Amino acid sequence: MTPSIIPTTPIAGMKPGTSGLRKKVAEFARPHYLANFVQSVFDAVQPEAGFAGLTLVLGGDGRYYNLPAAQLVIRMAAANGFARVMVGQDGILSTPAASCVIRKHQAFGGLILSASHNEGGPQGDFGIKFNAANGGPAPERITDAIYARTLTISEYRLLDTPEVDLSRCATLQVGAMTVEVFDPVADYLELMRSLFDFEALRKLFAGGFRLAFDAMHAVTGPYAHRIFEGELGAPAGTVRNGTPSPDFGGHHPDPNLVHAKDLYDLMMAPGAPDLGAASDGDGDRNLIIGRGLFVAPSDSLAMLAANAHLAPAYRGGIVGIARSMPTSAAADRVAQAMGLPCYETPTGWKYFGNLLDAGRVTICGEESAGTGSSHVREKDGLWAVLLWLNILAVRQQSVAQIAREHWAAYGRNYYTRHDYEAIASDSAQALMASLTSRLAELPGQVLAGQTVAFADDFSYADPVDGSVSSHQGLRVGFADGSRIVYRLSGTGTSGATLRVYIERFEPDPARHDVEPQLALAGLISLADQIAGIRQHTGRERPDVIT
Ligand code: VG1
Ligand code: CO
Repeated sequence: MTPSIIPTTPIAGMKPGTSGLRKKVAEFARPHYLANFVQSVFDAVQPEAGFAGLTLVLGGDGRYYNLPAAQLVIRMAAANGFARVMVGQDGILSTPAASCVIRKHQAFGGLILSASHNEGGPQGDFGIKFNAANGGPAPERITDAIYARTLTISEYRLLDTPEVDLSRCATLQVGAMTVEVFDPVADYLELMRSLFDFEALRKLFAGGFRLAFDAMHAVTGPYAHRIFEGELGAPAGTVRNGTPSPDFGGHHPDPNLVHAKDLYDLMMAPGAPDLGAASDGDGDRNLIIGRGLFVAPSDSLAMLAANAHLAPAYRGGIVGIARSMPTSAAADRVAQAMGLPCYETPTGWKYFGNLLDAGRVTICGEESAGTGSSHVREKDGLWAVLLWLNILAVRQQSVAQIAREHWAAYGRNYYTRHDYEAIASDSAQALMASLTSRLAELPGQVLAGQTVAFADDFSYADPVDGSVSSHQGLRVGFADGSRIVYRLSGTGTSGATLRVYIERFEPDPARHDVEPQLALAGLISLADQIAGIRQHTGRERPDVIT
């Protein structure tokens, strides 16, 4: 069978963002759109000897357009000479499971079909990202090469074959290429078993421990059912919204306090379960809520790092911690106490890859509810829930007790993120440009009683390969360690989303029980005063507060 060479022309706007290419489904469904991007990936990453003998891993979060996209990728992979495509049954594969499978089966890389926390359905978003042989998101030098290729592409290769049956696990043939349809949970489950004390977790559930896990109609459903209710014996009903649906039941699969409000309300009500948790569209994020206490993701990162040694995989200790720049310094305090290095990277998991590969860090995290470790090269939602469970099983305390003891030992970094979604792109640019132009004059100024210690545009030099990433967010730091960060999102698909990250350190345990919006009220109004948020955006308040 000879592949068809389809002539095409470049399509503008295919620059991958924080995590792959994300657009409205309608845009992806335009003629040649997805094919142009996939061929650009193949062209950008193709080894000199071609793809002969190599394996591509494929799967997605089950959103609308997942299946037609998977069929197209298979026909294009065959036409481009791959030896094998390993695709999750029904086209399903969570992002951390994809990372696990790429590593375990020594694949060349993988394509993950997901727009993660963005809404789904025919009117919603679709996305695609390439992960390299280490299982991690393509670093900037690769995404830059992919983008450059989208601007010059003139043809793509396609094998003209009928649809492949993805509904059953089987080994099939597409031209000269093998297609292996596999169980998307099996390898991931095996990895989790090797990291955590499943016996102790079984005992925990047998003793009446109650977990409420909200899969948000997204990809973690099948994983969570098998692991929590199957392996660990949690009662049926522990997993909520556990069947992936193409439009995520009409909700945003974003585990925050707005979109996971039902879970939050449940956890704040009398008789709440012991642990509430949720994940996002592609299964790489985690939301952690104790009975009566929401654990901010930045705090969760610090608490997991401080307690990781209680789980078998980390018994020998961790070697270092990395956090994205806007994430609070709570993890830094843990690293300092443990005498470990703590790295500050730009937003996006791709920046952790080198540090993990070089063995410089064990645990990484982002304020956006992403936590992970060296077990894969992606953030991992269910891993974080299992680590929390393992810690709870060993410490025999509530989430709230563990959090309070943590703050008493390290102090509390009060933290909040305010998102202004879908604002006009030019207003967002104007706000950032205006603040950038005033950064140099801010240090030394006293604003609302606070002295500005530094103000800069964050730039990161990767300590492993020396690559530099600039313009990663505007930071204003104060003499008492408080900080305000302004960034524009790189995952949204309509207009611009402004994220404002606000943090203040409180050492006094007598003041660790204040509602974060109150504890940060002064800085919140200062954030508006410094950047003119209301004036530029015309918004009176943020759309989402975390
Ligand atoms: C957001 C988060 C970032 C995360 C990224 C991908 O990016 O802030 O921390 O890595 O989403 O997460 P941005 O550019 O919109 O702020 V996921 O779970 O959507 O793949
Ligand atoms: Co995600």
